[in-house]
Amino acid sequence: MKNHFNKSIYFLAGAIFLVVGCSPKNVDYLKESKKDKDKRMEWWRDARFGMFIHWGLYAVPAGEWDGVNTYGEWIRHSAKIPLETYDKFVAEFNPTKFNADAWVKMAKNAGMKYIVITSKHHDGFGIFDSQQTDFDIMSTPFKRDVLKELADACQREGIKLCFYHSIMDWHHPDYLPRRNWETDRSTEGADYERYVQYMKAQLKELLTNYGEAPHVLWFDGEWENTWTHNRGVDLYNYVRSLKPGIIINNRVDSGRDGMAGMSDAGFAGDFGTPEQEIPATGLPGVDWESCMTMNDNWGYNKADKNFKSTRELIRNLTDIASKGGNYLLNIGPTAEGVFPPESIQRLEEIGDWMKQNGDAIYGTSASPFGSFSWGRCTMKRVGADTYLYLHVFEVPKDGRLVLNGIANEPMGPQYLAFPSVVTLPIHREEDALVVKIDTVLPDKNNSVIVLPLKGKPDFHLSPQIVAKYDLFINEQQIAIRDEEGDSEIHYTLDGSPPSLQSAIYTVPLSVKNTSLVSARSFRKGQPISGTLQRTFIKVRPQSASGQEGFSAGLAFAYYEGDWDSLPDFNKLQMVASGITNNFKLKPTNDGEHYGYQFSGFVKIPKSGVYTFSTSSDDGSSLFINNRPVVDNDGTHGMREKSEVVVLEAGYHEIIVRFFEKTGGEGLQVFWESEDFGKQAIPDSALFYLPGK
Ligand code: H79
Repeated sequence: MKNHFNKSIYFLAGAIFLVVGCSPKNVDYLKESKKDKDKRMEWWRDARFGMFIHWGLYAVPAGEWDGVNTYGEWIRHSAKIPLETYDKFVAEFNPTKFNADAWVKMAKNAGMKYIVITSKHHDGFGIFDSQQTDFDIMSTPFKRDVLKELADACQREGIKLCFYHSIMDWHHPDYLPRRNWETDRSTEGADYERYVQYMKAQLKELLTNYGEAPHVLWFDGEWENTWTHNRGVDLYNYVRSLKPGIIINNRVDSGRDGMAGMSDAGFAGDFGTPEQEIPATGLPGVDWESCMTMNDNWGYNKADKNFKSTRELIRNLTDIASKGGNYLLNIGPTAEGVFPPESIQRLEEIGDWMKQNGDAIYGTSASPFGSFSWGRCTMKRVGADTYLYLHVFEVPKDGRLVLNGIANEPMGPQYLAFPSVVTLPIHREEDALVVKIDTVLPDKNNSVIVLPLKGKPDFHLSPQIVAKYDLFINEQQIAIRDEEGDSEIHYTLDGSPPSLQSAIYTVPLSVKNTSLVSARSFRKGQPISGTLQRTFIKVRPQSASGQEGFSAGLAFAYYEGDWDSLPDFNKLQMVASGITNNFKLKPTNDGEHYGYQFSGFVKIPKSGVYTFSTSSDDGSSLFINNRPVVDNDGTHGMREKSEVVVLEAGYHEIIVRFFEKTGGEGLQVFWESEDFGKQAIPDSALFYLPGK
């Protein structure tokens, strides 16, 4: 009997394997070759500039609820609007002024090559015709599938239409978890697996009913703990199986690193998604797209007039392109179906600039030289030659644009938007090309100079001066490296420019006093790179505590109250206190409007430089020896801040303060040193003094 049972299981499993194995669903699209991925990503990498559109039921309240007018697309969550009340917006959504052609033309005229629009945001409402739910645009008085109209308009205009689809869903009964304030929506009978099937069925509609669209699926709302890595990989493969050439963002999986938006290797997703921020430097070999608002909200907010200037938007686009990324710039249309006039004006002004300077953005790659004090650089191969685009934001005082480490022969540079017979003066100074410009720039937003160079790039970057910290106690080890094979690095320690007479770098240096290190690469007796400098400062560490009698643990005091920033807890009445083993939050109310003060000692294993950081939602701060170190105060989503301190081995007083207003919550406290990478401070390093 047992045997027979087993056999039928095997038979059944085999049959299922056959069925699944034959379907394209079984292909692992994550094992794609670099060549195939490059081909799939080609249009997206060339495009550099797209339009984000956040449009849904939240446009009806337009950011205002109960006298508060600071809400956006999160209004149902932030204003705690009950589901039945929010559902009433369905009957009010009638955007009679919606005109797909007008929207697509505004994107195109601004120089954008693609549009990403919210098929469904976190509120669960679909602005398309879905057979899976009545919570869609066909239940509104409008009854028009706006995605269909946009897909047709995009097809006509040659714009690539893409869909944003939220994994988190505050409406579907099977989605879990509920909002922490939703006490009236029972989770009984809720089945997350069934929700995933619903979402996949909607995605199938989106992937099959809109012609060539969508070209990108842009997931979001992936961070709740019900969404796992395995589900992410499965969803990635599911979407690719229905449309193999599609591009999918990294929020399909669970690997995103906060608002910085990048994922480590091993997580699914074709590109990283920094949100409201631009990475400090380029990320070689990685595709990414910064999405940013024009004002302070994604969804329409009638009171939000905090629009960035056209200059700032153009410079953001330039900054992003110079680092090898795409810019996804948001519009929040009104409930009537029109773009806010401030957005329209900015799109037109960006378009004017792009019509003249688009060559310096489309199809370019990141600056090999990083950023300049006067602006940015983008680069492109044109035939056998290499074009540099110098994006000048501010004229240097001496009018000289110095480009170190370029061995190519230059051709005449000129303003891209104002071509003339006479080119700008350019000359060589050793390894550098120097372009001389006038003190008045022709374009106050960004004046682009195109500098054609003969042949393929022949660039020599300044040597890197490698050390974890700029501060040291007794002695600092410094390595110097360059990319070149057959070059010599000359260096000085007194701030003077390295020459052929200066010391040659062979093995890591050790300095015992404050030093200004300067390094430059030479070949055949000639400098081939610019000079890089870095200062190392000798400091005295903070002394350890002389006290004795420490016990493992931390003292905590717990408070309740409604704050917008960290209060002075010492002046407040605590609700509870005691000893804990780490920085742990255990609010005894409903998880909102509370605060903590942790105090004790951190045991520093070895005298040296340490980085402390807090990651918190909402605010936090960290003190060592009663001196402020990390200031991460204010109401905000999960945000990390870090600072460096120099400490003697032994016990040091540590205080961490934290408060939570509403919404998401969390606190983590990290440390890092020259000997170990960033990690949560372990229980074994935390102490308190009993009886104190
Ligand atoms: O659609 C827009 C916003 O409504 C949506 N993303 C953009 C494109 C958005 N949802 N939430 N947020 C933005 C902020 C959320 C931040 C957090 Fe987290 C979620 C903090 C903690 C959980 C992101 C994920 C940062 C850390 C993990």
